[in-house]
Amino acid sequence: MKNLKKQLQQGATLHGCWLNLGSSVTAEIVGLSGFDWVLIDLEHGAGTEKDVYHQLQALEHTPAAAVVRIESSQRQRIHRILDMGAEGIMCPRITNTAEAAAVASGLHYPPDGTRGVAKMVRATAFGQNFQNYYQQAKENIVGIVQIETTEVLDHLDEIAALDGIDVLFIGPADLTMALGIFGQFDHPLFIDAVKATVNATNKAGKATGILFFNPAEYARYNSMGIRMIACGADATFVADAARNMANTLQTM
Ligand code: 3PY
Repeated sequence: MKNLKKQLQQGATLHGCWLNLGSSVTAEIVGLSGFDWVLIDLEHGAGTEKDVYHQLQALEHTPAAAVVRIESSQRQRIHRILDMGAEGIMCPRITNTAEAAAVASGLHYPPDGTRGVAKMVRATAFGQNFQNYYQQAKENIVGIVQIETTEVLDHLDEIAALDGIDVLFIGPADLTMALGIFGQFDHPLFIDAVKATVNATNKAGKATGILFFNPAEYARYNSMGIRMIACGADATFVADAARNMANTLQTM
Protein backbone atom coordinates (compact mmCIF):
# COMPACT_ATOMS: atom_id res chain seq x y z
CA MET A 1 0.00 0.00 0.00
CA LYS A 2 1.26 3.49 -0.85
CA ASN A 3 -0.77 5.47 1.74
CA LEU A 4 -3.12 7.05 -0.77
CA LYS A 5 -5.96 7.26 1.75
CA LYS A 6 -3.80 8.82 4.48
CA GLN A 7 -2.42 11.40 2.07
CA LEU A 8 -5.93 12.34 0.95
CA GLN A 9 -7.06 12.59 4.58
CA GLN A 10 -4.09 14.88 5.29
CA GLY A 11 -5.23 17.25 2.54
CA ALA A 12 -2.61 16.44 -0.10
CA THR A 13 -3.19 17.17 -3.78
CA LEU A 14 -2.33 14.01 -5.70
CA HIS A 15 -1.66 13.63 -9.40
CA GLY A 16 -2.61 10.63 -11.45
CA CYS A 17 -3.67 9.40 -14.86
CA TRP A 18 -5.77 6.66 -16.45
CA LEU A 19 -4.50 3.30 -17.73
CA ASN A 20 -6.77 2.06 -20.53
CA LEU A 21 -4.46 -0.17 -22.56
CA GLY A 22 -4.61 -3.23 -20.29
CA SER A 23 -0.82 -3.48 -20.54
CA SER A 24 1.41 -4.34 -17.59
CA VAL A 25 4.45 -2.95 -19.42
CA THR A 26 2.74 0.39 -19.96
CA ALA A 27 1.52 0.34 -16.34
CA GLU A 28 5.12 -0.09 -15.18
CA ILE A 29 6.41 2.71 -17.42
CA VAL A 30 3.68 5.11 -16.28
CA GLY A 31 4.08 4.03 -12.65
CA LEU A 32 7.77 4.96 -12.82
CA SER A 33 7.06 8.35 -14.42
CA GLY A 34 6.24 10.43 -11.34
CA PHE A 35 2.48 10.08 -10.82
CA ASP A 36 1.19 9.64 -7.25
CA TRP A 37 -1.53 7.24 -8.39
CA VAL A 38 -2.89 5.56 -11.50
CA LEU A 39 -6.36 4.34 -12.41
CA ILE A 40 -6.61 0.95 -14.09
CA ASP A 41 -9.83 1.18 -16.07
CA LEU A 42 -12.24 -1.72 -16.43
CA GLU A 43 -15.16 0.47 -17.50
CA HIS A 44 -13.54 1.60 -20.75
CA GLY A 45 -10.51 0.43 -22.69
CA ALA A 46 -8.68 -2.74 -23.70
CA GLY A 47 -8.08 -4.27 -20.28
CA THR A 48 -9.75 -7.30 -18.71
CA GLU A 49 -9.86 -8.42 -15.07
CA LYS A 50 -6.94 -10.79 -15.79
CA ASP A 51 -4.91 -7.87 -17.13
CA VAL A 52 -5.57 -5.95 -13.89
CA TYR A 53 -3.75 -8.68 -11.99
CA HIS A 54 -0.59 -8.24 -14.07
CA GLN A 55 -0.85 -4.44 -14.02
CA LEU A 56 -1.02 -4.52 -10.22
CA GLN A 57 2.07 -6.76 -10.13
CA ALA A 58 3.91 -4.31 -12.39
CA LEU A 59 2.86 -1.29 -10.33
CA GLU A 60 3.87 -2.85 -7.01
CA HIS A 61 7.49 -1.79 -7.52
CA THR A 62 6.69 1.78 -8.57
CA PRO A 63 5.77 4.76 -6.36
CA ALA A 64 2.28 5.02 -7.89
CA ALA A 65 -0.71 3.81 -5.89
CA ALA A 66 -3.10 1.62 -7.89
CA VAL A 67 -6.82 2.32 -8.04
CA VAL A 68 -9.13 0.24 -10.24
CA ARG A 69 -12.35 1.46 -11.84
CA ILE A 70 -14.77 -1.46 -11.90
CA GLU A 71 -17.49 -1.78 -14.52
CA SER A 72 -20.35 -2.11 -12.05
CA SER A 73 -20.89 -1.84 -8.31
CA GLN A 74 -21.69 -5.56 -7.88
CA ARG A 75 -20.19 -6.90 -4.67
CA GLN A 76 -18.14 -9.61 -6.42
CA ARG A 77 -16.56 -7.13 -8.83
CA ILE A 78 -15.27 -5.12 -5.86
CA HIS A 79 -14.02 -8.17 -3.98
CA ARG A 80 -12.13 -9.75 -6.84
CA ILE A 81 -10.19 -6.54 -7.51
CA LEU A 82 -9.45 -5.86 -3.83
CA ASP A 83 -8.24 -9.44 -3.43
CA MET A 84 -5.78 -8.79 -6.27
CA GLY A 85 -4.24 -6.04 -4.13
CA ALA A 86 -5.75 -2.79 -5.42
CA GLU A 87 -5.44 0.15 -3.03
CA GLY A 88 -8.69 1.76 -4.11
CA ILE A 89 -11.87 1.12 -6.04
CA MET A 90 -13.69 3.63 -8.23
CA CYS A 91 -17.30 2.95 -9.14
CA PRO A 92 -18.89 4.81 -12.10
CA ARG A 93 -22.45 6.04 -12.69
CA ILE A 94 -23.68 6.27 -9.10
CA THR A 95 -27.18 7.77 -8.99
CA ASN A 96 -28.17 7.69 -5.31
CA THR A 97 -27.01 7.25 -1.72
CA ALA A 98 -28.04 3.58 -1.48
CA GLU A 99 -25.81 2.69 -4.44
CA ALA A 100 -22.86 4.55 -2.92
CA ALA A 101 -23.51 2.87 0.44
CA ALA A 102 -23.44 -0.55 -1.29
CA VAL A 103 -20.03 0.29 -2.75
CA ALA A 104 -18.73 1.41 0.66
CA SER A 105 -20.02 -1.80 2.23
CA GLY A 106 -18.37 -4.00 -0.41
CA LEU A 107 -15.00 -2.41 0.35
CA HIS A 108 -14.79 -3.42 4.00
CA TYR A 109 -14.77 -6.58 6.09
CA PRO A 110 -17.54 -7.16 8.65
CA PRO A 111 -18.68 -5.51 10.88
CA ASP A 112 -18.04 -2.42 8.68
CA GLY A 113 -19.13 -4.05 5.43
CA THR A 114 -19.75 -7.19 3.42
CA ARG A 115 -16.33 -8.01 1.99
CA GLY A 116 -15.64 -11.74 2.04
CA VAL A 117 -12.52 -12.99 3.81
CA ALA A 118 -9.95 -14.86 1.73
CA LYS A 119 -6.46 -15.69 2.89
CA MET A 120 -5.15 -17.22 -0.32
CA VAL A 121 -5.12 -14.07 -2.43
CA ARG A 122 -2.47 -11.66 -3.68
CA ALA A 123 -3.66 -8.80 -1.40
CA THR A 124 -2.58 -10.78 1.67
CA ALA A 125 0.65 -12.12 0.11
CA PHE A 126 -1.21 -15.42 -0.27
CA GLY A 127 -1.88 -15.65 3.45
CA GLN A 128 1.63 -14.70 4.51
CA ASN A 129 0.58 -11.14 5.42
CA PHE A 130 -3.03 -11.85 6.24
CA GLN A 131 -3.18 -10.42 9.79
CA ASN A 132 -1.56 -7.11 8.81
CA TYR A 133 -3.63 -6.73 5.67
CA TYR A 134 -6.86 -7.62 7.45
CA GLN A 135 -6.20 -5.24 10.36
CA GLN A 136 -5.13 -2.33 8.18
CA ALA A 137 -7.59 -2.73 5.29
CA LYS A 138 -10.15 -0.27 6.71
CA GLU A 139 -7.59 2.52 7.03
CA ASN A 140 -5.92 1.79 3.68
CA ILE A 141 -8.65 1.01 1.12
CA VAL A 142 -9.84 4.09 -0.76
CA GLY A 143 -13.51 4.23 -1.78
CA ILE A 144 -14.31 6.43 -4.76
CA VAL A 145 -17.68 7.01 -6.42
CA GLN A 146 -18.18 8.92 -9.62
CA ILE A 147 -20.32 12.00 -9.94
CA GLU A 148 -21.49 11.87 -13.54
CA THR A 149 -25.29 11.58 -13.53
CA THR A 150 -27.86 14.31 -12.95
CA GLU A 151 -29.66 12.21 -10.30
CA VAL A 152 -26.62 11.99 -8.02
CA LEU A 153 -26.36 15.78 -7.76
CA ASP A 154 -29.30 15.73 -5.33
CA HIS A 155 -27.44 13.41 -2.92
CA LEU A 156 -23.91 14.82 -2.74
CA ASP A 157 -23.93 15.68 0.99
CA GLU A 158 -25.28 12.27 2.04
CA ILE A 159 -22.83 10.39 -0.18
CA ALA A 160 -19.83 12.44 0.94
CA ALA A 161 -20.75 11.72 4.56
CA LEU A 162 -20.78 7.93 4.09
CA ASP A 163 -18.19 6.00 6.06
CA GLY A 164 -16.02 4.20 3.48
CA ILE A 165 -16.48 6.77 0.72
CA ASP A 166 -13.33 8.90 0.56
CA VAL A 167 -13.56 10.63 -2.81
CA LEU A 168 -16.34 11.97 -5.02
CA PHE A 169 -14.78 11.84 -8.47
CA ILE A 170 -16.31 13.90 -11.26
CA GLY A 171 -16.63 12.29 -14.70
CA PRO A 172 -16.65 15.42 -16.90
CA ALA A 173 -17.55 13.68 -20.16
CA ASP A 174 -20.53 11.77 -18.76
CA LEU A 175 -21.66 14.60 -16.50
CA THR A 176 -21.71 17.19 -19.28
CA MET A 177 -23.48 14.61 -21.49
CA ALA A 178 -26.08 14.04 -18.77
CA LEU A 179 -26.54 17.80 -18.35
CA GLY A 180 -27.08 18.23 -22.09
CA ILE A 181 -23.92 20.31 -22.56
CA PHE A 182 -21.48 17.63 -23.73
CA GLY A 183 -17.84 18.76 -23.62
CA GLN A 184 -18.63 22.29 -22.41
CA PHE A 185 -16.41 22.31 -19.36
CA ASP A 186 -16.82 26.10 -18.95
CA HIS A 187 -20.62 25.87 -18.88
CA PRO A 188 -22.21 27.23 -15.65
CA LEU A 189 -24.24 24.03 -15.18
CA PHE A 190 -21.06 21.97 -15.11
CA ILE A 191 -19.14 24.47 -12.97
CA ASP A 192 -22.02 24.58 -10.47
CA ALA A 193 -22.04 20.78 -10.24
CA VAL A 194 -18.27 20.75 -9.64
CA LYS A 195 -18.57 23.44 -6.96
CA ALA A 196 -21.43 21.58 -5.25
CA THR A 197 -19.33 18.40 -5.21
CA VAL A 198 -16.32 20.19 -3.70
CA ASN A 199 -18.62 21.82 -1.15
CA ALA A 200 -20.05 18.46 -0.09
CA THR A 201 -16.66 16.77 0.23
CA ASN A 202 -15.19 19.72 2.13
CA LYS A 203 -18.03 19.58 4.66
CA ALA A 204 -17.46 15.86 5.18
CA GLY A 205 -13.65 16.08 5.32
CA LYS A 206 -13.36 14.05 2.10
CA ALA A 207 -11.74 14.80 -1.28
CA THR A 208 -13.01 15.61 -4.77
CA GLY A 209 -11.36 14.20 -7.90
CA ILE A 210 -11.55 14.85 -11.63
CA LEU A 211 -10.13 13.58 -14.94
CA PHE A 212 -9.27 15.90 -17.81
CA PHE A 213 -7.01 15.70 -20.85
CA ASN A 214 -5.89 19.27 -21.37
CA PRO A 215 -3.28 20.38 -18.77
CA ALA A 216 -4.47 23.97 -19.31
CA GLU A 217 -7.53 23.03 -17.21
CA TYR A 218 -5.35 22.18 -14.18
CA ALA A 219 -5.32 25.64 -12.59
CA ARG A 220 -9.11 26.00 -12.70
CA TYR A 221 -9.82 22.68 -10.98
CA ASN A 222 -6.96 23.06 -8.52
CA SER A 223 -8.18 26.51 -7.48
CA MET A 224 -11.67 25.08 -6.94
CA GLY A 225 -10.22 22.73 -4.32
CA ILE A 226 -10.07 19.48 -6.30
CA ARG A 227 -7.30 17.33 -4.84
CA MET A 228 -7.34 13.98 -6.67
CA ILE A 229 -6.35 15.16 -10.11
CA ALA A 230 -5.94 12.95 -13.17
CA CYS A 231 -4.69 14.28 -16.49
CA GLY A 232 -4.50 11.99 -19.50
CA ALA A 233 -4.36 8.27 -20.14
CA ASP A 234 -1.73 5.82 -21.36
CA ALA A 235 -3.63 5.53 -24.65
CA THR A 236 -3.63 9.30 -25.21
CA PHE A 237 0.03 9.62 -24.17
CA VAL A 238 0.98 7.09 -26.88
CA ALA A 239 -1.39 8.59 -29.45
CA ASP A 240 -0.14 12.16 -28.81
CA ALA A 241 3.53 11.20 -28.93
CA ALA A 242 3.04 9.10 -32.07
CA ARG A 243 1.14 11.86 -33.87
CA ASN A 244 3.72 14.47 -32.87
CA MET A 245 6.53 12.30 -34.19
CA ALA A 246 4.73 11.55 -37.45
CA ASN A 247 3.96 15.27 -37.91
CA THR A 248 7.56 16.22 -37.11
CA LEU A 249 8.86 13.78 -39.69
CA GLN A 250 6.44 15.22 -42.27
CA THR A 251 8.06 18.64 -41.85
CA MET A 252 11.60 17.34 -42.49
C1 3PY B 1 -15.87 10.93 -17.66
O1 3PY B 1 -15.18 11.86 -18.11
O2 3PY B 1 -17.10 10.89 -17.76
C2 3PY B 1 -15.24 9.84 -16.95
O3 3PY B 1 -15.90 9.06 -16.32
C3 3PY B 1 -13.78 9.64 -17.06
O4 3PY B 1 -13.52 8.49 -17.82
